[in-house]
Amino acid sequence: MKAAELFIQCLENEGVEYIFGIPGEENLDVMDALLDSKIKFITTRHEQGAAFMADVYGRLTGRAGVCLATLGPGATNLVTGFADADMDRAPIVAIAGQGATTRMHKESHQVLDLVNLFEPISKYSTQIRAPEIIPEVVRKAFKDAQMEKPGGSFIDFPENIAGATMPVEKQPLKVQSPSLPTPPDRKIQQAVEVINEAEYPIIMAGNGVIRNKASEALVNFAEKLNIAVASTFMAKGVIPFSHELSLGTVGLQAKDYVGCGFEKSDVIICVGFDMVEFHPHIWHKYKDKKIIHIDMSPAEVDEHYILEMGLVGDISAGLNAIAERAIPRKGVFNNQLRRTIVNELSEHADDQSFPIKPQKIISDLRAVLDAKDVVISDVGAHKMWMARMYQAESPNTCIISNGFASMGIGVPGAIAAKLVQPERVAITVTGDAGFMMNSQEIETALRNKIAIIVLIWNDSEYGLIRWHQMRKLGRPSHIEFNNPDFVKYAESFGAKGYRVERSEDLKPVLTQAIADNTVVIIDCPVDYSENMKLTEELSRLTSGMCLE
Ligand SMILES: Cc1ncc(C[n+]2csc(CCOP(=O)(O)OP(=O)(O)O)c2C)c(N)n1
Repeated sequence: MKAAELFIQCLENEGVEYIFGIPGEENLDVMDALLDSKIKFITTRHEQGAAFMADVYGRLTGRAGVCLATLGPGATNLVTGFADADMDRAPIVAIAGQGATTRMHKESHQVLDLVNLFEPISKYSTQIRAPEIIPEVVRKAFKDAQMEKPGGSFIDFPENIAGATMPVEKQPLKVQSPSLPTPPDRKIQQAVEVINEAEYPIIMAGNGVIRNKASEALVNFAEKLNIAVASTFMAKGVIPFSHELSLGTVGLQAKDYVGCGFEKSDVIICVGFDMVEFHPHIWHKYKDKKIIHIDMSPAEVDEHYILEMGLVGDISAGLNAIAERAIPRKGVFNNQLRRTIVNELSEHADDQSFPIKPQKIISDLRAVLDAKDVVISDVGAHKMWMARMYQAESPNTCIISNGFASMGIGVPGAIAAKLVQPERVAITVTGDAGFMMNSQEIETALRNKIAIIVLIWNDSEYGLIRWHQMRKLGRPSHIEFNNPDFVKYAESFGAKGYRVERSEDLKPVLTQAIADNTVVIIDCPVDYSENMKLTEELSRLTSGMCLE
């Protein structure tokens, strides 16, 4: 048996269904071994697309998404999508070909030290130096990537090792998933005491709740104790937006209505919260609250995140145990944020202005999608609107990258979402700039018959950057560009293309796009004059409201 064949067997043993990537000269044996495997290889048009697909696959399934590239330029192209997964805590395993070990000690065509390149953006980065270690390397790569907090593993596979005959017989290693400990009783009691003494507790839920599949326990906890829940961008849907205890989403760098809830609170219960998502200096400026940290891992150190107490272990077990003992609070929570957003959306639901306001686009989108359909947001001003206003009713139905927050995730992300959940609609909401960063992958989707919808918010600008420039410095700098004709662009690939020319056309176009069941690109002009209006309104309203 060749080492490459054993390598593929080890991937099968890990339950790998798909590998996203581009073959090269230095992984001929690996690609050949794949022909005899049940693993499906999705050939992409850019390695970054492959890495983003693996990223979103990992985020939705909790199992490592796998991407593959050749050495040198192929591997460097993986870096952005891989780093995105690593910092968004999505399990990912990247595999790169490498020159033969006999030429790595000197200047050599396309050879880069990839292990060191991936070191700072991964949990584990290694080279397969001998065929015998393949089962250990693959098991460790998947174990590390999938273990809390999940992230990236990188495997560099030199071509002479991949092509070598196994010197001894080796088998894939048994896959064991580690279980999380139940938090100790003493700590539970401590949390109960802090919550019982609180006058105005509030819950902030992060992506760890989704990873730990603890949404149900979180909702029970909130209901039992009558404490309201704000979720981060990456935890949208942990509590249904329609739930009376949902405060909606926090994470806008500027103050939002929910910020008032934080200001008023004396105890903040952070559940599955990760600092990369929403820095504590924004929501805990005066360091005057008691923080309870409930997560699978200990808290990061930060002067604005000094804990009253921490509860480490299985999140559901911890929440259930506290809910049993703590005293339920009385009183109905005044959910100003949800009411304001619901009003804002319904206020714009019949807006006829054109270009279309962000609130109206989101209202129409929500109206045509089922509760379980999946929206992947790209990164830009549209993401801020989606995070703030899109009403997610269950976890993982609105995917937002907010750790690394890289543009370009939208199209490849939607492809991965559709592969994972073929029965649901997969749609990306993207800016025109983010779309063009990985638009080539619409060919990948068409070739593999993966139906996705791309809703482009077209403003011919780097909209979010204009927003920041205007807010801070009062004038825009170098943010404009021209777009291709997106309808013709779509059609040139064999996809469907629609241009929204009137506000009232958006909903029927979206409905048609779902019915088309192929790759559909929708060019939707957006009115981003709403961005600065939102900034002004938030500073005006929050300064008044927080005094209530
Ligand atoms: C790969 C990458 N490059 C640059 C940025 C910084 N950045 C964040 S949003 C943005 C503009 C996005 O423009 P567009 O995709 O058109 O979306 P819009 O803001 O207009 O909604 C830029 C340049 C980033 N996050 N990721």
